[in-house]
Amino acid sequence: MKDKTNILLIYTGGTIGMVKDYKTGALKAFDFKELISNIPELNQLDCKLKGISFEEPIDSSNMDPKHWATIATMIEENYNRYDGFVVLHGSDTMSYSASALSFMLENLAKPVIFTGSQLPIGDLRTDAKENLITSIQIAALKEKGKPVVREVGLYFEYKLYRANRTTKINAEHFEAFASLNHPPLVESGVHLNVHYSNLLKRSTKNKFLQVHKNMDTNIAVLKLFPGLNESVLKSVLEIPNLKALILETYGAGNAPMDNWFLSSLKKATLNGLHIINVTQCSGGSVDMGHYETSERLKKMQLINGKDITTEAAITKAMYLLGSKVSDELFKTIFETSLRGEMH
Ligand code: ASN
Repeated sequence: MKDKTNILLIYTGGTIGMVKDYKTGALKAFDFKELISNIPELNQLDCKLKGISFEEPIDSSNMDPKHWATIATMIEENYNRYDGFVVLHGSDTMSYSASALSFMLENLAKPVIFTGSQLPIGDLRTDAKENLITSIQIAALKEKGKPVVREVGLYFEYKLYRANRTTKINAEHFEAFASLNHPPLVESGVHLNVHYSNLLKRSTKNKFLQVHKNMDTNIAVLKLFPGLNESVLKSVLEIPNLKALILETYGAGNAPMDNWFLSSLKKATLNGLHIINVTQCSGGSVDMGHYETSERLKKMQLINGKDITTEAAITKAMYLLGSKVSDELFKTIFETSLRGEMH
């Protein structure tokens, strides 16, 4: 008899496992066992499931890099015993956590699928069952004895995306996530349709999983808007110990040409701050030099975020700073795709 595929469910919290507090009417997290008992269909799956849970499941607004390290440790400690991992997580910050894990898990050769839901599992119209069951099936997919997905994915509403390409785009629709710069890896219809050419292809032969848990949070994000005050920019640039700034620019990486603006940025880069140019658009790429309004940014050697999401830029910066990448190499490494997060 062939061995069954072993899948580990990691429950961190989120709407998927929430119930209504009848006193206040607010949704709060509940126990993992109760969550599983709500889905008897799990017994029909052709794989062996085991679950572990955060001691206290949380709403994902309370997630931070310490929790990411806990998820990474759970995967590290169980890596050899399981064929795949499904992480149940609140949708609000799922793209941040899943992007972070993509950087923290170097040489990953097994599926790590993040999923959650917009409605609690006990709700009559819940999207939780389909999301959870299909995530498990995708995590269990194998070809010639090898897992099909060998990266961190995010499954929601019939699509598996590369996690570090996603953004939460809707607080209401079941289709809550988008990945505008990379097509889906797997689509669920009557069949599970794997788009092989969209999967991450790297050789992990003779390479072992390396887990990086040190994330340096000395970073900031500044979103440009017409009317941004000089004092706001100055205050941000003067934050003590600030090591990287993600600058959300317009369109293809454009910014105002005011002298106070450009000279403040230039001074900060000369003082060693890593400034990363990321577009506010959810699709498309930074292309510094295409317009006059980005020429000086290019000249002052701003880091090109290309088509990276803000979520991936934040977590990549935390990872590189936490890994003590040298100041000289930071720009080159940031501009290189490490886990398929940019073109
Ligand atoms: N507030 C919830 C969370 O992120 C939202 C959800 O899971 N749909 O934990």
